[in-house]
Amino acid sequence: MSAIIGTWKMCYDGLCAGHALLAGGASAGDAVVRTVTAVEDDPAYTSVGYGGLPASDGRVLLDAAFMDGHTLRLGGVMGVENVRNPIQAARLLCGRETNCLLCGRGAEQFAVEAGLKMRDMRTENAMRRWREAVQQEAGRLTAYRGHDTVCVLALDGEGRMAAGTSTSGLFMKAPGRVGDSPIVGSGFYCDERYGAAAATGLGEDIMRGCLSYEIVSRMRAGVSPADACAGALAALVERKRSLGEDAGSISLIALSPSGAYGAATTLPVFPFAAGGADGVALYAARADGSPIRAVTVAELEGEP
Ligand code: SD4
Repeated sequence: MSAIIGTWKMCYDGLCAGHALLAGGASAGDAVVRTVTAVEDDPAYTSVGYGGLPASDGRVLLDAAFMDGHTLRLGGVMGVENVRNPIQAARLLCGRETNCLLCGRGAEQFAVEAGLKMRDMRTENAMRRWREAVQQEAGRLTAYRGHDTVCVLALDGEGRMAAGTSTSGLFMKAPGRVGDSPIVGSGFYCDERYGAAAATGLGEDIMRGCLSYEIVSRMRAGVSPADACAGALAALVERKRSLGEDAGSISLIALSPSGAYGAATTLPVFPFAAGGADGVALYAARADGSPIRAVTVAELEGEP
């Protein structure tokens, strides 16, 4: 039994390709990388890969990570500028005993030496949005604005699991800022004995609860992926409220070793895609805790 789940509507096409790979016997890792690569390559998605929105200095600085749930090894890149597919660099780094998490110039040099494709990741649309923001706000990040990471979790026919994330982080972030997405335990975690989890939303908040590790810990204790997501989210939100803070923007996904999935969110609607034996469908989780159900693209009009 194979299964795959990914954040946001934008992963749908890539996830169908990843799902087809799994059905053909490919590994969970290959399915994750195939799915994330498709999102990175599409300039229509302004929060991941090519076409991602820039930092305050006008550079598109990308973060990505990959984790192998069989070996618990991981790889990641942070703040890379010209790497066409950061997820592929992260995957190549996964498996190294040392130097598996690289940032900036060292990560770019690694990608060049590994023969990965390099390109200028800035699109005209992204630079226009950046110029407008610079004019309007004198380059200051004022708030999280729905800037969305692609996170993919997969289970293959051999029972192996993998997780991947890729993002341009926050629009107008400070150059050098790193969010949760390449940080193990916060943006992602995968141990195929218990399951996998990943997060999207404001990284500064997600890291405060190490949410992905927290979810997998709950699954290890026998909690379902859905309840593990809901419980981990509720615990952080409650703690934030005790500090006088609002819930913020956090959405979570999880996948169990038997192919069951779950999600939870602080948003009115959090779209995600999931595929198993019955094919791929879009779903929506809601902050009001109403049951997750399949939705059509039309119902998700205006959602990322
Ligand atoms: C970050 N978590 O860099 C990312 C941004 C994002 O959905 O997901 N958004 O903080």
